[in-house]
Amino acid sequence: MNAGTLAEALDRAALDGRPLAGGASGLTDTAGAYEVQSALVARRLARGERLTGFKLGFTSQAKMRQMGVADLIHGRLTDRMEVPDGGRLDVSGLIHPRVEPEVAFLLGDTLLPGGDPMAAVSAVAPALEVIDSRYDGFRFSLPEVIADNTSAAHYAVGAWWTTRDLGGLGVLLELDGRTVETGSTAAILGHPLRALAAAARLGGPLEPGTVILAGAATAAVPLPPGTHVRATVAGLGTVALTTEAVGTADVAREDA
Ligand code: 0L1
Ligand code: MG
Repeated sequence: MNAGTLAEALDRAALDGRPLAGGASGLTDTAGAYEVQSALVARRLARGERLTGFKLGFTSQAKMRQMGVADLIHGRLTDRMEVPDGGRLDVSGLIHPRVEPEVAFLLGDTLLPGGDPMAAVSAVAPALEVIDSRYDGFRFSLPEVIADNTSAAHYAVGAWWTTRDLGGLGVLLELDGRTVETGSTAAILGHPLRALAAAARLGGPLEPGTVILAGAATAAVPLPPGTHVRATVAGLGTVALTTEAVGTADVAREDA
């Protein structure tokens, strides 16, 4: 499959909420996979979406173990993926969403490869990432998940803080008030600043205003409709969203 064809198939899978079979793409190298990712993101931009951020994946042992891989990967975020803190997210069009707690950096200046990456950061915040692999059962090869824009689906960011101290902060993920995962920002490459440096190296230059998701502090958990999800990062506060299934309700009404 060439880059354009696989990008189209992944895009269609996301739009239709119907997964592809993993392992069938023939993709074997990461350079080719990032070409597919660029073509996939370009399709979103052609539909009027705007780039808002950069994300890192597989930055924690928990995620690497969960998905059976051992390499840092990166993807792109757009305005269509953004959910306001405390907002509602219709998950009826998603395939099998999962959620993970993260920390986010906001760039006040251009982030360039080399130099002090923190100098480009204006604020940090707790964040939630909703991932949704376009491959059946979240089963894919490393090049395939890169091609799939690292399973990016949605994200929410809490209040921004100008603090710079992100090391070793406790992280809590709750679904409907029940703690489902606990971790520490130390799980993110040992310190989220390492993720920022990786973003500079792998994605730079990144423009002021860009949001960078540093990667998950815990494993990701399934996110059904009708769920209130909240992440707390000690010292940074909380970020939350509630899922709903508006699309499904509409279909049910049409079928009735
Ligand atoms: O955000 C991430 O950690 C990358 C997720 C890609 C793999 C997955 O679907 O879990
Ligand atoms: Mg993530």
